[in-house]
Amino acid sequence: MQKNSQLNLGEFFTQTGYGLSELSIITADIHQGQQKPGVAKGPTTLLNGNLIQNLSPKFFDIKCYQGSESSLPFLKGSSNPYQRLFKKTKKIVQTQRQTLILGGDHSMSLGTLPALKYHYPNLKVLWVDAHGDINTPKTSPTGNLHGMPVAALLGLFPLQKRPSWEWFHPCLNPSDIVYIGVRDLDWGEEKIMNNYGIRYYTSEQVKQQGMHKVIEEACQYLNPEGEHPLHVSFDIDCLDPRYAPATGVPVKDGMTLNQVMDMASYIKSTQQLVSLEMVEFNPDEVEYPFEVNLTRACMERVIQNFL
Ligand SMILES: [Mn+2]
Repeated sequence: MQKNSQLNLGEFFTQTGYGLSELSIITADIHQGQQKPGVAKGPTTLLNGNLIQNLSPKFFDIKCYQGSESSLPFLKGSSNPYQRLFKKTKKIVQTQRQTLILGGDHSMSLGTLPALKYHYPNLKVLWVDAHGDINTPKTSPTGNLHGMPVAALLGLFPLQKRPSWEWFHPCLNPSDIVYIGVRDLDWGEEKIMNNYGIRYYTSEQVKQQGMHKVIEEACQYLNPEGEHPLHVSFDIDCLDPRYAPATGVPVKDGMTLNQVMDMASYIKSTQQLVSLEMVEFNPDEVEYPFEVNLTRACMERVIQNFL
């Protein structure tokens, strides 16, 4: 046991919480889960704004793992981009710092969640999304992988039997996850959610009951004793398209920015958040250029409130 006087400030915070004073940022330009390649530009576009500048006063140290994956020797031999993201996340998360992952389409969770679960076996997940992302290849109307990550993570279809996916393993139980903001469930998805008793709150419920009640109930369900670390998988299409138009599959009647900011502040106050991923920002999917800046500004504010 080290004496306190020998600890530096970062170690001190790491030992007294989940390393909440230090932040790792991981970029994930995964776009293979759907048909709109612009989503791969999400992380760079976000980093070109004020994100790091805004976060700097909050953290003792911020490390950004951006750029070429070919420079990371431990990634050699992995041709599957999801496996590379899995390995990269696993390596970076072991430092026990708070983690912010910038995507990328939502199929990237197939790489990030198994890595997070490896380090935090009792991790719980808040999936903030307009969609269920819980289709299987049998129920999916599109066949796009970004609509299936939750189903694969729950083991509802054997993704690990596909070539180059042998490393993947289902790591979630239905009681590990709660959805907030859903409003566009496919027929098959609704059936799966009900069959497995998966809890979800629609954007309409948030409007009726108020975000405070919804998020309090969700956290109480996921983490009644407060001993579980939390991961938030935040799809920007949970927001109404008037706040976040730059996304591949926008759905009307979404949550307001204020509702989402309240949710984020509540999560922050619990001090259980070990990682946050922001997905589906696609700077190419806009009618007017200002919509990219608008979406980015909203994302910056949401991230600010979570961390
Ligand atoms: Mn999604």
